Amino acid sequence: MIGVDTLGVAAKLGEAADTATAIPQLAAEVGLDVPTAYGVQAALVQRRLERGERLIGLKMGLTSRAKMAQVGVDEVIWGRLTDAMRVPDGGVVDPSAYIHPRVEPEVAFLLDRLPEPGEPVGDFASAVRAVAPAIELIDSRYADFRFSLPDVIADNTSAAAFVIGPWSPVPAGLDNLGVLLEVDGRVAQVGSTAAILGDPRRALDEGIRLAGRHGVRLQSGWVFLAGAATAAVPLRPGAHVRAVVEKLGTASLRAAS
Ligand code: OOG
Ligand code: MG
Repeated sequence: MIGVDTLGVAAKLGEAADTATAIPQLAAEVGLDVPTAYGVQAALVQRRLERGERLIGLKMGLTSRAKMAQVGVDEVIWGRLTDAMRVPDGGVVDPSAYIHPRVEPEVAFLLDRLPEPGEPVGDFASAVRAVAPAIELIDSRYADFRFSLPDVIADNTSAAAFVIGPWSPVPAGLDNLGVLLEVDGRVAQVGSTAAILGDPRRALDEGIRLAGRHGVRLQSGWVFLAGAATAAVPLRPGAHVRAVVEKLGTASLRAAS
């Protein structure tokens, strides 16, 4: 699409994140479609790389019905992860650094030998070195956490921070593991890894395919978040959050009060 000021739109989104200040949706006004929105996302993440962050992985979004229903967008999307977004397992995040942070339980993959572009992941166990329970902290830069498909893509799919629990060898099956999100010891969300495209392994095929359309090739050593298994819940100051995935264990974080 001609005439979209990609760098200008990325700067608006970048400043919204840096200052934890919501902005109005912008896709309709500036005429973003899906391909131009991914161009804005690339420019937005490039701003982070220029200040010294490193690209360390990729995340999938809206791979479950629960998430699609929560935000009213029903397309699978992907975004980019940098090292500055990673919080150590059990670490503390400052909720005031975000606009309206939410947390959601995820499954993470540590990527290993990936197929050539255009080829499917034949052998998952050679493409993925390890798997782990994870928490994603999402924070839409748009007011009221409301957005269209191109809006959320441009905003790097609401990526803000993530925690990865202990890595385990790839288990025989990943398609029907129980998932819990606990806040202050109480169950806030219950689900199953089956909610993630029927099997979270499918999210990797989708990630390779969708990112490949935009010239992005997944790398060995990258982290890959397969998408949330349940809806996200608001992160309140002082909260202690745990994501528990059957057979994989627990990832946790604490919000400063
Ligand atoms: C978009 C990001 C969705 C997921 O796991 O489905 C996502 C949003 O909900 O703001 O990260
Ligand atoms: Mg997510």
